[in-house]
Amino acid sequence: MKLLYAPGACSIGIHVILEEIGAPFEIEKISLRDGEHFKEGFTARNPKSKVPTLIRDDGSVLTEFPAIAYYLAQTHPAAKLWPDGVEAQARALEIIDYVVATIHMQGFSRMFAPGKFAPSEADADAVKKRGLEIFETGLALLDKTLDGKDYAVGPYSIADAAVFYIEFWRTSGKQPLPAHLAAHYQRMLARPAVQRVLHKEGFA
Ligand SMILES: N[C@@H](CCC(=O)N[C@@H](CS)C(=O)NCC(=O)O)C(=O)O
Repeated sequence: MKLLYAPGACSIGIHVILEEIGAPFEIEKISLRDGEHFKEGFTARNPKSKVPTLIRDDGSVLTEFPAIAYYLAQTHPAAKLWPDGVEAQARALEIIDYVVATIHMQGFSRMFAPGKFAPSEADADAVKKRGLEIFETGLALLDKTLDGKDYAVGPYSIADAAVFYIEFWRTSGKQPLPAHLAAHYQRMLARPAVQRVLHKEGFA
């Protein structure tokens, strides 16, 4: 398997999952800043121009964080990253979808790339502000779901890798995390798989 990733992008969550499952994999760094994801070398593999992109051993390509995370967890059951029981499974999907579809795509994306949402340059600051509100509302809601739990649904799962990338972004921006997320982030940073990923992506 090969992960196409950009350092510190949401692909860092999939990178963590790959390290946790322990199966052999390669990584290929993509520079979003240089627009490599819009060039043919990338678009021929993923025309969506997004990381994470997973190239599987048969050459087929899988995209979208939730799908990749689910595929990796289900195909490597020994790693126990997909929780047991329909209730915990539904909760894991609920958290992953909220992180990806709301906090990331509606919140962080507005802050990071306001031009994609603003009708004109003059609207950029208002779009960024709205993005930050969505991002921070999302953090506060997620924080409540972590209350009384070590990990997002109880046992460690792929949902924690999704929560991790949002926490990573917030702390990289030198902004505080709410208390339960801060404790969860410390638990994540203590995991050897997370430490390996931070090292490999150039953050430790
Ligand atoms: N819905 C996608 C979102 C992926 C995404 O937006 N990735 C960002 C990096 S965090 C990206 O590749 N951005 C490049 C761009 O939009 O130009 C997923 O779940 O994987």
